[in-house]
Amino acid sequence: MSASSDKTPMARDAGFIAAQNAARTADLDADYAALGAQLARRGVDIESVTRRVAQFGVAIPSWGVGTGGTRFARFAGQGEPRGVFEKLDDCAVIHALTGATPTVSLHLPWDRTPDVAALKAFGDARGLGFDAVNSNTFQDQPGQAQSYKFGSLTHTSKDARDQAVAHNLDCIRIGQALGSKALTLWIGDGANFPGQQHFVRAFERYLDSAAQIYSGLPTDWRLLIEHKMYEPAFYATVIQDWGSSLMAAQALGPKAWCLVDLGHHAPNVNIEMIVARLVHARRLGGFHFNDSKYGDDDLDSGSIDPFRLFLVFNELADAEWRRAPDFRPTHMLDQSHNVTDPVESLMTSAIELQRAFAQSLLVDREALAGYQDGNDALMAAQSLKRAFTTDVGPILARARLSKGAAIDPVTAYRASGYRAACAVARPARGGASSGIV
Ligand code: RM4
Ligand code: MN
Ligand code: MN
Repeated sequence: MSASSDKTPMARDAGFIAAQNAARTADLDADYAALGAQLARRGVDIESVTRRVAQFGVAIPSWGVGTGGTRFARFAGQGEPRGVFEKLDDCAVIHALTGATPTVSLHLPWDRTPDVAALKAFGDARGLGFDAVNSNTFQDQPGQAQSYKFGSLTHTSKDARDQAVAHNLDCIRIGQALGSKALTLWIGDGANFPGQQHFVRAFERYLDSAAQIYSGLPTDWRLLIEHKMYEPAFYATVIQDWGSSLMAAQALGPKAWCLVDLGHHAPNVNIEMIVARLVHARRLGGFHFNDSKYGDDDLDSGSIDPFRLFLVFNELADAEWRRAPDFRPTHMLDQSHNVTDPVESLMTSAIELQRAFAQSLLVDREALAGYQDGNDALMAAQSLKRAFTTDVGPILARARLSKGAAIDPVTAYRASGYRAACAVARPARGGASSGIV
């Protein structure tokens, strides 16, 4: 896939964004001043919250800018990116308009390109860095010698395991050329029937394969182990929960960390408590953010249960506030946009993360600690609710404005005509790509 046009699209043009903002600045100033006065009465300096929000960044998953689908169908969107360079173009638009997404998380081999140096230069030219590289041993690729039908890192066949390990080492090599500092390991290995797989032996094979990958990690890299309860294996998954993930991380060594994908748990599981446990174990490596109602739905972050998202961020803010050791999780989105323009979904999702982050900074932690110690359950809950119900919209908008991004990203994006231009420049390909993401 060749690089796309060199002409800066309107959606990334600083003059266009400034003109869009001009009409909204006076209203924002008024709203920001009112919120600042309200927060000052609560002992919160609005400027310090705005600065923190402006520093907050979340990685865009390269697979998220294409239209997703389900196992039933995928309904292609207009002007979808046809390769990794066009995906980066879309990511650059998201970052230009939100100022919140400075990095991209690649998925290999989906994003494989013969000229990795050109991809790095393409990202550099757009102000985009590369976050964790995601390997893929849950699908077979054309020409592949061994099949992953019955597993990859945990396969009963050593040849299949070796192939999966080699792919992960290749991901590290490519990631190094791009400036990535982490490999995210998620495998679909597991069983569909009781008795199909020996639980202990499969986990031991995982540890052995993962140790080989671990030994290929550069010194400043992290291995992010992502657990998932079910799918594609529907009876048992080898790394099914945070317990298995933590056991693996602890067995592998200090460069191995646990990654929490919000959609990879049973309904009603207390994810914020899992986060707190992993912080305690000094192994919280990062997140894949999304939202869900029933399972691994990959819906837009904050679209179903924004309070849960806030409670996760509340644990992160608490860990930072009490200076928890070894605490520096990475933030990534992992969503599937089946019925929306992916650029709009990713922009609004990044903003939802910033919203939860800003709200978490408003919690009066001294007061909360007092309520907890005094067993004042009602006031403890109220102190969280007070932060959660504060409309921090003006803070988020001001943070964007301070970075030259848009006060109202979706409206500016629509006014730019970016998608219509893509529809012309990127004619639809025949045949649908995978709908799984
Ligand atoms: C999985 C998991 C991984 C992602 C794939 C596409 O469910 O969330 O992070 O790489 O989907
Ligand atoms: Mn994920
Ligand atoms: Mn998932």
